[in-house]
Amino acid sequence: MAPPTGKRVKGVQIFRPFVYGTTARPFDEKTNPKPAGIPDDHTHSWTVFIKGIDDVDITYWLRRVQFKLHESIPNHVRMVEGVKGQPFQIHETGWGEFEITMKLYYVPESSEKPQTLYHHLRLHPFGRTEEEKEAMRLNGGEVISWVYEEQIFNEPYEPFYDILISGALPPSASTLKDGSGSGAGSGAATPTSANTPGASSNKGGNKKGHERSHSRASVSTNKDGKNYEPKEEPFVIQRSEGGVLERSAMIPLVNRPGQPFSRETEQLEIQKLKEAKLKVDEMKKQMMEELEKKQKRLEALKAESAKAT
Ligand code: SLL
Repeated sequence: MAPPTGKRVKGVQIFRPFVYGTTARPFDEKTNPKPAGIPDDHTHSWTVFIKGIDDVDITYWLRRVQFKLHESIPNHVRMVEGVKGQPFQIHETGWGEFEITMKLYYVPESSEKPQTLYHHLRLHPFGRTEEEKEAMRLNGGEVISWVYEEQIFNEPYEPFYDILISGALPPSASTLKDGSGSGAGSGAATPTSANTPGASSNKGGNKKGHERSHSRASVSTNKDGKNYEPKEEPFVIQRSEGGVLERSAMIPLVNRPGQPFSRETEQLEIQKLKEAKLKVDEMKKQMMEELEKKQKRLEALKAESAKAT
């Protein structure tokens, strides 16, 4: 951890949303053939990841992640360095479920201590009924266990605050000359788009939600499951406001105790504004009528006084 630079920005709390979890797929001749050299007892391929919502870059605040896997897995402690616009992730194969430890290391400007998250690798669907279990199988057998999370930076140091509020770069930025972002992850982490968890829909996603009590919303991916596709862009890259390119991902659908900001609230506000506008329109109409009456009376009085003189 670097020594703190500058002062803390008092009274400021900045949060950055992210998603973490696992995506597993059973080996299958047709849909997921077992690569050569994988032990016979391995039944699944899986990925553990931490990434931004809609794959937005988070490496401007998260520098590296140490994944601690089950001891039965060779080289079970792995450090994955951030690569701009890419998820922090590890692809593996195996036969059993276990608890994965993820230690998050922040950028040095933050002077923040690392933080640890725990996540259970799910290979098998779970649920109270067969239907519930079935609902967890996506895209030909994929089992996802994803959690939406928000990283809160309380009173960040000034230089880090500047970094945070300048927001994320779109994934396309990683392909441009930038100096950083060249730090490839550990051997195990080969970021490919083929198994990007964001590429599947979120049906059944985040069902368990027991990991963190303040997980606020389920994972949101485009309906059509599209990843963010960078267009041809000029060299000046627009950073997103607030670190997410898709702002709607930040607003939960419904209210919960202690969490009053949602689409529901938004709709209520819109309704209130509509009603208020109707009322104002009605008042305006009345006043116009009144004004007209007064205008007429004034005309009449004027005419009368003209007669009198
Ligand atoms: C269980 N308690 O019994 C868990 C342990 C261990 C999973 C699960 C080995 C992979 C490899 C593997 O899948 N370990 O050999 O590389 O379910």
